[in-house]
Amino acid sequence: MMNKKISIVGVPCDYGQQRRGVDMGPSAIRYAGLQQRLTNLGYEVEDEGNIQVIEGDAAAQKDEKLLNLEEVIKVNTALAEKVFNVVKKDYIPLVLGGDHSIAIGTLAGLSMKYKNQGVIWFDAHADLNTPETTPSGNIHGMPLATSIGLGHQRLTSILHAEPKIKAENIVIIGGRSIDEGERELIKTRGIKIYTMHEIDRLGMTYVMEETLKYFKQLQIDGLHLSLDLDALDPLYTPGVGTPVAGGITYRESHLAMEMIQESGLMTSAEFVEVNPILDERNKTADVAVALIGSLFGETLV
Ligand code: HAR
Ligand code: MN
Ligand code: MN
Ligand code: MN
Repeated sequence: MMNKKISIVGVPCDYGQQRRGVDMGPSAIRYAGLQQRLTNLGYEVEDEGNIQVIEGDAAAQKDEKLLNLEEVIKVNTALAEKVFNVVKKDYIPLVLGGDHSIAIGTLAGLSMKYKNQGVIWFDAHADLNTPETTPSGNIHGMPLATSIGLGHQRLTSILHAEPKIKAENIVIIGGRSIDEGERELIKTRGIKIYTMHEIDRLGMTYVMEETLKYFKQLQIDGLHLSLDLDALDPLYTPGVGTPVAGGITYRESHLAMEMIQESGLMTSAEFVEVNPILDERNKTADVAVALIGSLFGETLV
């Protein structure tokens, strides 16, 4: 029943934000021992290498509400096609970022197979901005809005014109830096979110039990985990571009991965925003690989 075949796809993209270095994330995560970790768990692992990211022409930059739009479209179109190919041959896509704008391509590719997919979004941010609400112009703050069909038409129509996910199929966990426009969308679109307040108050066990119960009720046909390493407290994952204090602890994050594994629902995953230049001795990539281990079935005994 459990699919034991994984395809690793690296996406060395830094066009969704303005700090260099996050394009080295896939190398750092591989270097931290990813493939061995997964083969030790009995998986057949294929490394598809990296999606080609072409250097853009910074001078041709026009829209300050959608920075590097052309490059982001190119990378995500190629990624979407790759992810579609991976699910077609029945491998579990494991996508390595790169900044979080790459979730646009991942979700587009997955949407070709999963028509009612659920998404668990671990993040300090809601990534629900649109060109109208963005405070930064950075597309890594927009992938969830894009995937429910809001924003620039050329981003929302990658692979096909339909929304890639339903707003009610999203659960955000770890939020603590939410913009005004994002709050509005959370309310009006019925997007489920467990902020740090709920995690503190209810505990990660309860939050994950409720989340997984919710997805079962929705009768999702696939569950994608998108984990932005800034969801964790910067104490554990300092190598991220936009750290926010007061995050998820090391053990809380592992517990969440272990509970997702136990549920048997997960069909794809992505780990993003690892920036080795901002990191301390590859600490953040090491945490990413440890979390991937728990997600795919490592246990403590
Ligand atoms: N909400 C802010 C913006 O839109 C910050 C988004 C930031 N960073 C991320 N994404 N790492 O989760 O610019
Ligand atoms: Mn670059
Ligand atoms: Mn994010
Ligand atoms: Mn974030």
